[in-house]
Amino acid sequence: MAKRRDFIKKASLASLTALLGSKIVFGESMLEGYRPLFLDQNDPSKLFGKHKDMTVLNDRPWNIEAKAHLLDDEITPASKMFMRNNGIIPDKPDSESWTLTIDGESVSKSRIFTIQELKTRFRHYTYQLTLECGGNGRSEFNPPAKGNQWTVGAVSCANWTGVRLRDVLEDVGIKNDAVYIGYYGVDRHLSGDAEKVVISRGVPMTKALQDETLIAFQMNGEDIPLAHGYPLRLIAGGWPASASGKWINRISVRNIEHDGPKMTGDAYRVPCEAVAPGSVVSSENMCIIESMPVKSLITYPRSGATLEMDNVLEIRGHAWAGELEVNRVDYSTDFGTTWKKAALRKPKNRLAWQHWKASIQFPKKGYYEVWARATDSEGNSQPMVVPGWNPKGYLNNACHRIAVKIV
Ligand SMILES: Nc1nc2c(c(=O)[nH]1)N[C@H]1C(S)=C(S)[C@@H](COP(=O)(O)O)O[C@H]1N2
Ligand SMILES: [Mo]
Repeated sequence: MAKRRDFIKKASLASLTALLGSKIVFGESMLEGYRPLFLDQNDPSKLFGKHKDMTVLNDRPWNIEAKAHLLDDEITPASKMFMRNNGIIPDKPDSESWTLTIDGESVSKSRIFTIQELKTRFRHYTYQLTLECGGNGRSEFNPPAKGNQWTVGAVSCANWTGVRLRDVLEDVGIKNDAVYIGYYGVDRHLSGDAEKVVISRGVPMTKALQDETLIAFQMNGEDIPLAHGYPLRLIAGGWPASASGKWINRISVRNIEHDGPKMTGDAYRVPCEAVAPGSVVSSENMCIIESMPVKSLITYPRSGATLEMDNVLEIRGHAWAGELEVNRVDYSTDFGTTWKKAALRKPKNRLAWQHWKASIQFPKKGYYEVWARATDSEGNSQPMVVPGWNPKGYLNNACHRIAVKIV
């Protein structure tokens, strides 16, 4: 005989209501254990093909980060790539009819390219490029900063294929007074107002004209996933990832510092001079973040790993330093008292993260922490404590650490 099924319990209904964000009309008629369809439609692994252990920080807009051990791959696959959206991801556009307009005060004559024209007219380049959200690590600041509470996982390093922005700009012809480029994408504003631009940031000409600055149409050898900017994306590796516009249909060459939304005010800016935690800083004293600071991650083992005493622990991870190269990575097992050098590889190309590894023999059983610290080519190394507090919680490049138990 079939087991009698019970109607849903009050407590379960209440938690489902909280998850869905609205009252479930006729909810009392659901059976206990019934899973409303909406939950599956809202599941990042189903919606975006994300790994099931990725952390969802927000779903309006979608902001998802990796855990350190999920970033173990040398080249970040889409499934483990963090997602940061300031607005609503557009519906999948038709790439055949998509165009990119190059305009602005500093072009002689604006031009419109189809993707096909970009692909046939200009040479293709592939680079592995580090994209880290300016706010990665924000959750550790005290007093806390508003915004997504990223821990360590808002960083990726995938292969991006496209044409050089420089080649396109040279073809269009830029005037001598050009100082900045600004991108425009087609994501929609959270307010629903179709006129409002979500985010329009950019980079100075020196960065725009670098070899590795791409107008990309592929990621890891395939079409860019919708959530990461399909069908066209600007990629400016080593800078806050907010400079790498998704779903772009326009790039303006400006004769002033670009002034689009989230380029001005306090967005993606830090105090030009260090300030005491909690200080109020006026907008004139906030400077635009350019190259990201030196940083590293321990991606293997995962924090909390348990290991038998007789075994050697192989640890590994990545290190990157914005526009610079990483010169060395050290690790400590005694809370930063002594450091040993890890083996470090060269980057695959400029602006790609570098892989490092080390083998550790622990002296006795017990609890340890392994800390990693990278040093860049100008001698800057990661701080052991959270660095320079700033009002918006950017640029936390403190040493990453993991817990290990030796039994
Ligand atoms: N059009 C558009 N581009 C955007 C954003 C956005 O909200 N809209 N977010 C930016 C920010 S703040 C970051 S950190 C990166 C995130 O890229 P990802 O989602 O592909 O990891 O995209 C940048 N480009
Ligand atoms: Mo970001």
